[in-house]
Amino acid sequence: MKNLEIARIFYEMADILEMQGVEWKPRAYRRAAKAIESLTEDIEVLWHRGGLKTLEEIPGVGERLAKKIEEFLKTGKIKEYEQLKRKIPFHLHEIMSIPGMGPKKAKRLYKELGIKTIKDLEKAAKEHKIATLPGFGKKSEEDILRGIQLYKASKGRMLLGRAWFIANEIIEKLSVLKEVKKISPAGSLRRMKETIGDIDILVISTNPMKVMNFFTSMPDVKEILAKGPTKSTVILRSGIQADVRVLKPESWGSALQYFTGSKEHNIALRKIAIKKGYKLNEYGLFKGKKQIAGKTEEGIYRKLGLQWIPPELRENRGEIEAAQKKALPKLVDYKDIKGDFHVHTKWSDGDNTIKEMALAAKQLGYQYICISDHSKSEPLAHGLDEKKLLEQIKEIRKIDRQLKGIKILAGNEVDILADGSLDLSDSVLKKLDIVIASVHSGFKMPKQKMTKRIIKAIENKYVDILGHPTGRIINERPPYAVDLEAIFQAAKDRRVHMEINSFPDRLDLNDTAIMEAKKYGLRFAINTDAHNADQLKLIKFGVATARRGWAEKKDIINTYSLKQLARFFNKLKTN
Ligand code: DGT
Ligand code: CA
Ligand code: CA
Ligand code: ZN
Repeated sequence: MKNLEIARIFYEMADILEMQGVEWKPRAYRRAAKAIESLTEDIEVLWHRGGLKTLEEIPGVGERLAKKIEEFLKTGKIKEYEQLKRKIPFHLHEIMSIPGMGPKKAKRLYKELGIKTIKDLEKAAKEHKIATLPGFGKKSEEDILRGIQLYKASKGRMLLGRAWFIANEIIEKLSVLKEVKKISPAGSLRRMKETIGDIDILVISTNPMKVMNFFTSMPDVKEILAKGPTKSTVILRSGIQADVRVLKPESWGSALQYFTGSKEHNIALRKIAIKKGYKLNEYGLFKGKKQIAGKTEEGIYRKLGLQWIPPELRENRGEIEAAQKKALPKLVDYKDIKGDFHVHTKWSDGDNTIKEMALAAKQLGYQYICISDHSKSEPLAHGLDEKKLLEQIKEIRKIDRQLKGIKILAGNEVDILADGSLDLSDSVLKKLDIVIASVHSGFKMPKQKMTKRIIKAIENKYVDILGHPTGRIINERPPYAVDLEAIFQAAKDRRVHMEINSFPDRLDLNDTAIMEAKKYGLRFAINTDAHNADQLKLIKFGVATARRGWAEKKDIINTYSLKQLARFFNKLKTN
């Protein structure tokens, strides 16, 4: 549906017009935007049904605005909007997304203080430059700062792969205190969600204030928002907020359960409690005034008649029903991984040699690693052509003979070209142990064409794995338009496996797509796409995503031993 997109453009046009001092028009645009965003029907369907006339039936939409909507539906653009945007010197909508910042304020702050971005705005407010402007004052400065916090909490979500390391460092430092008896992450972090709004940490301590003093004076803390014996909130240098809560031992389990969420999971759980005549909150599970569970999380779930549910599943996507029937999946474990099929080396755009990558994999306790550099149509990544790849295969076989305790497989991440053919000839692909095929260009293709393109690649008999199947980059690039179900069906028919790319800004396939792919009986390879040896440890984010997608060990091909793998592929050149 394009409803929201059109509404957003109208809102923005209203803001720009208002900044230019235009009267009436902004109000008309906002009124129309509001009506469009609350339409229950697809605006495009309306337009197909009766053209301009039906569009004009939307409240606030007259002939002029109806024509603008039609222009957008036909061309994907509104000319007047493009012209208006060019007239303003900065990204209006960035500043305007701060609650309470109207276009007039934004314009004045730009003129008087040169404020163009949220960062500028925050800096000026903190330096109290805004309070001194006529008509602004101390209160509006505080409002602006609060607005910025809100904005960051809702939109500025941090990648799990970043927040996880930040949080773990805090947890490690706090764990050293002898006053800390128990400590655990909670919230989206414990659920391993792909992005994190804020970091939640729970503690049991004999001396809460000591813990809070230590926490709020860590060098990583930029600003203290609240400090007390039960809860402290800080903003870290990286910009993310972190909450530490100190709990009573008798409520540890119930608080861990409550603050792990998700909110949707908690609501469903509370309903079950009520049905059984109990009350459930962060202090415990109660029958009347009596606490009947709360010390442990397991105790809470047990008393509610449920299996204990792994945090990664707690999204109210059927896990509670499954736990009632004692039918939760036996999720793939972080320790189950025995190798990685997708790593780059100095041969293309990686930082380490084949040998260094192999030794790092051995260090992780892996049985095998597959070197999969880029193919030739990636000149920026120094992709390999057929001749180079043949040389690399030779080199891989040689190093494999030298190194003990780790099997090095020869692979490639071959580009899927625009027409669905592969970037390397079959005569070379067939010499590889494992072939990953990936889309790295032409992301804007129409859905049908993209689907055909990828299916054609899947049908190449040498392809084993479809790399980062949707191409999305979290917070940067949406997935390309593609019919995933058609891809899944084709992959099933051709015994091609789906990659779960562990790179923190990819996590591709994502959790819900994994659930979907599982219905087709597909298997997955959890790969890192590491470009240096250190990045091999990113695998945990891929495993987390697989778990969030309900994947079991048997669904993941790189949990297989080398022997099982050789049997599974029956083409590996393992000697
Ligand atoms: P985030 O921080 O946006 O990535 O997501 P969460 O899930 O960490 O959410 P957060 O930090 O606001 O709250 C932590 C947990 O506390 C949340 O997962 C569930 C629980 N919680 C928070 N607000 C509510 C609420 O209004 N109702 C219920 N039932 N639980 C809540
Ligand atoms: Ca949180
Ligand atoms: Ca929180
Ligand atoms: Zn790639």
